[in-house]
Amino acid sequence: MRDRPDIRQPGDPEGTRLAAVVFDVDGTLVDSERDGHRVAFNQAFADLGLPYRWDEHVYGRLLRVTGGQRRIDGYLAEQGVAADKRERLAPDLHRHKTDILRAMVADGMIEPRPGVVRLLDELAGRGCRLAVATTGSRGWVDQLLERVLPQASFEVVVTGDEVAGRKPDPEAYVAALERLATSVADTVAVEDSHEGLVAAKAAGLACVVVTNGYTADHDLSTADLVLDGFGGPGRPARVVADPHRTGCIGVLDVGVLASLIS
Ligand code: XBP
Ligand code: MG
Repeated sequence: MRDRPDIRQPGDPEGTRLAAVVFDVDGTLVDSERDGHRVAFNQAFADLGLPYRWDEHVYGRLLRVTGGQRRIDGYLAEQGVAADKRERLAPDLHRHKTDILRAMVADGMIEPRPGVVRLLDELAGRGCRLAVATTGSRGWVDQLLERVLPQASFEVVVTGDEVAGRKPDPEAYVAALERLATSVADTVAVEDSHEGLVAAKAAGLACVVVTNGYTADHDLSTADLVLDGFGGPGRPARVVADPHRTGCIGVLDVGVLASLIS
């Protein structure tokens, strides 16, 4: 077991040690769904001569299926496409969609959510280790983290390519914890959705949910803290639920995260 940095500061509860924070990517670190993945899926449909287009509303429903290839496959099934055809078409569409998304990332079309850079800087400055657990694909995740959050050093990045079970299955979080060699007792997850929350909690982690337009109405009743943004000095987010009475005033910071494992 590694030495865990003691990141207590005046005001932190006695005995609090936050060793690591595991972040979801889509919808959490970055605003990537409506104007990112959705656009790339639609371009892939168009490029392959298919009539399907996912508007913002439809995409919100489809998002409940995590993992792009599974999402495509489920949708094609809804459209009555036969299983043998889907078996070829879904991977082809998903490969092409990944290429399109990579180009969008390279063009700077995906941005961090407000407050994310501040929080990552604070965590790194306090010696807290950073990790990622996503159901997205390795083909774009590494590139996105380098391009969009170049100052952040994620020690462990688990993507959907390395796990059989996609969220809400806890496998990505379990793998992240194994690779960090850290325990659930000193690690916190940050998510944006019901599916991600269920995955993190099933892995035994405390979990903060930072909602976005697609997830504000999800069932987040098991979350340890719910905010509608990361907030920042002078720009507090709305605290939606604070069952542990962390005293969070709308800025997700190291002290708030640390108080969830005390
Ligand atoms: C995100 C996803 C991802 C993206 C698409 O879920 O489901 O599939 O929408 O990425 P979470 P890929 O944030 O819970 O990890 O097409 O690469 O799968
Ligand atoms: Mg997400």
